[in-house]
Amino acid sequence: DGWLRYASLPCSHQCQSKLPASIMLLNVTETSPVYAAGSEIQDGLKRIYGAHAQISQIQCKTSSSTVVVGTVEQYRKTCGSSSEIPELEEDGFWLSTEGPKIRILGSTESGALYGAFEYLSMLAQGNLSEVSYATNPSAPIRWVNQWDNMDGTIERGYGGPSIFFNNGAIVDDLTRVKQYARLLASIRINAVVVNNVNANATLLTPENLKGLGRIADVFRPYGIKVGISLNFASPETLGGLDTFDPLDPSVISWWSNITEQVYQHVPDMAGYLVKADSEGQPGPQTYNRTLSDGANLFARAVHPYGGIVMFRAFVYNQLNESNWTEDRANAAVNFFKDLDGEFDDNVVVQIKYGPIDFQVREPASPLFANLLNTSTAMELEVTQEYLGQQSHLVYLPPLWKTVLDFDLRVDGKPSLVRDVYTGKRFKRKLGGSAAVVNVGTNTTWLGSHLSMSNLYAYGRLAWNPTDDSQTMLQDWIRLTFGLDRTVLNTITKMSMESWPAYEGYSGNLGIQTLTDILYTHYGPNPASQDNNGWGQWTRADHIGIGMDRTVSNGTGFSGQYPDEVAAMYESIDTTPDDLLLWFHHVNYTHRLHSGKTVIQHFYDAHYTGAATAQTFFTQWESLKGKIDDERYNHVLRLLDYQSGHSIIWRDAINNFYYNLSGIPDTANRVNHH
Ligand code: GCW
Repeated sequence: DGWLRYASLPCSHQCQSKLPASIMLLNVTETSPVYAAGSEIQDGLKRIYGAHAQISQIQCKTSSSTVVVGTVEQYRKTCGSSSEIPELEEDGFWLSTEGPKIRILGSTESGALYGAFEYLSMLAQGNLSEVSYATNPSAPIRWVNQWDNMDGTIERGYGGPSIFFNNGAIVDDLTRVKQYARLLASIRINAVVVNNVNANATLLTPENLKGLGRIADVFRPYGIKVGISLNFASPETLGGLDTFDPLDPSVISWWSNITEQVYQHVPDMAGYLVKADSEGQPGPQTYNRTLSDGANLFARAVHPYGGIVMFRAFVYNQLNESNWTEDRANAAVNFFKDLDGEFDDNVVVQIKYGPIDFQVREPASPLFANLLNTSTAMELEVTQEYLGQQSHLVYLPPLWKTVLDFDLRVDGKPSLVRDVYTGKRFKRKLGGSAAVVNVGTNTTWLGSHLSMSNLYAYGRLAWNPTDDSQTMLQDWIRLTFGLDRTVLNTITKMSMESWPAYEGYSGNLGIQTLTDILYTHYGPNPASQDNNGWGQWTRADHIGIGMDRTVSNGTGFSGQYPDEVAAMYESIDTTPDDLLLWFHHVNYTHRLHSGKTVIQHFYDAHYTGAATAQTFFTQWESLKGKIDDERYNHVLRLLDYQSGHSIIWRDAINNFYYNLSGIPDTANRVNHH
């Protein structure tokens, strides 16, 4: 159940008097989100407070305590105009718990369902106060992506096999899918892309499209639409054509045909997600066509049905490290900048938060400052691919916020990244965010109970990117583990310390995660970063370390930002310490703003980070008896492992740079075991 536990709470007489005796639905069709809202409220009231509320038809003039759920329009039609309801945007809702008639009214049925979950979140946190407010989404795209393969494996998934696929087909039993739908709806996610961006065309066979229809039927009552990833070469590999050239008429009609079939099974399909010309995936460049030709091919196919195309900006080539000016970080802007304005209106370019790949710290992708006439979306990763793969506790929102809150200063004006992708800054109608989640059949969903805070907070940020990291976390803790103060304070402390700790014992000062990048993306392997074509280089030798990304002497990457930001990163003096090695190649003896040398910072940060991680185990131990044994033990085992692994990280990285630089640790810890 994740955070939808509805664990039982005591309820005084006064508390009982605030609970509705009935639930009046403005739409009682069983497949409508309003109906789902009704069942959630009924179930929640029973489980949290042991209260029995009957679901009944609407009676506008009732004096008994009730909760009314539906859309504003349904409400007005049935009960006449109601002036106190503020104007709502698409999917927004108004929640008024000023009894006896509690009202949850959405601008859409999904909005009503979101409002119901908000009300339940209050109840489950023991909050029975009288409130009345409206809330609206920051952006229309609030998606999750799953990298599920047709054989049931999940690329970079750490929570077991797929809940959707097995053996090349859609699974029969979709019970878990329904549970996932509830979780996603409660955080106001409105679409899920069910298959891997490294896509297999066989999802498009008639049999599998039928299965996709079943998946969509399960998500629909929760206001969630299904989208799919496409393989660019499908017309050839699946369709038997001798080309997949996006401008070839036979290819165009093949895609429009397939799209018609998709919409026959899933009439409200959200759209297509496309990874093209990246990491071996086929794309338009095979035929010397542009990426926008590729994106528009699909945009035109889904246009008649109201669908959209999420086109990924994660496009780069293998590079040669012996060339000082080559830089994978430059790729996205190089590929996409000149295509600004060339994409159809229903195309959204989906951009990872940083220019490389979900690292422990990256500067904001400069592509957000280079697409002024193109809709964009932020791509985050809930699955902790480079960040400990759920075996390490890493609460991610503080990392995400370094990018979401960054001011790109386009045209010298405030241009927060979050205002760019939500469409505000450049006045785009479309925009929003997508997170790679990769839940599986594991009962914990992601592989660790504590990792679920990242999924919960992702949804909150997709709705409102200004939500505070700690506030979101604490709501999640109360919903997941109950209201005990010690539990709340302890998990808050551990979680808030976790990303800085992980950065401390993995790769700090902007050098990237220093994990194995060739295969597993797990565990320390600083040597793997260099001497290969992947371009996640550190350029470490016995004198110095870091990528020179300046315009004056390096790869020119800093010049991809608008002037003020470019100037800040161009100079060592104004580059923040935590991104120093991202932008500059310096000697190990270079002094940071903090006063420490780079090498001493490495040593110290690895010790501090690992020491902090070791406290997580003891902090958690203090919660014994306050959390059920099953979850307590599961988390304890993982934190025990993290304690040890953080030491392995610490020593592996410190020894590596000690051996490379020959510079001793002033505190005499490194190589003196
Ligand atoms: O981070 C890398 C991952 C790949 C992934 C790729 C991408 C789905 O290692 O597993 O492929 O990014 O985002 O496309």
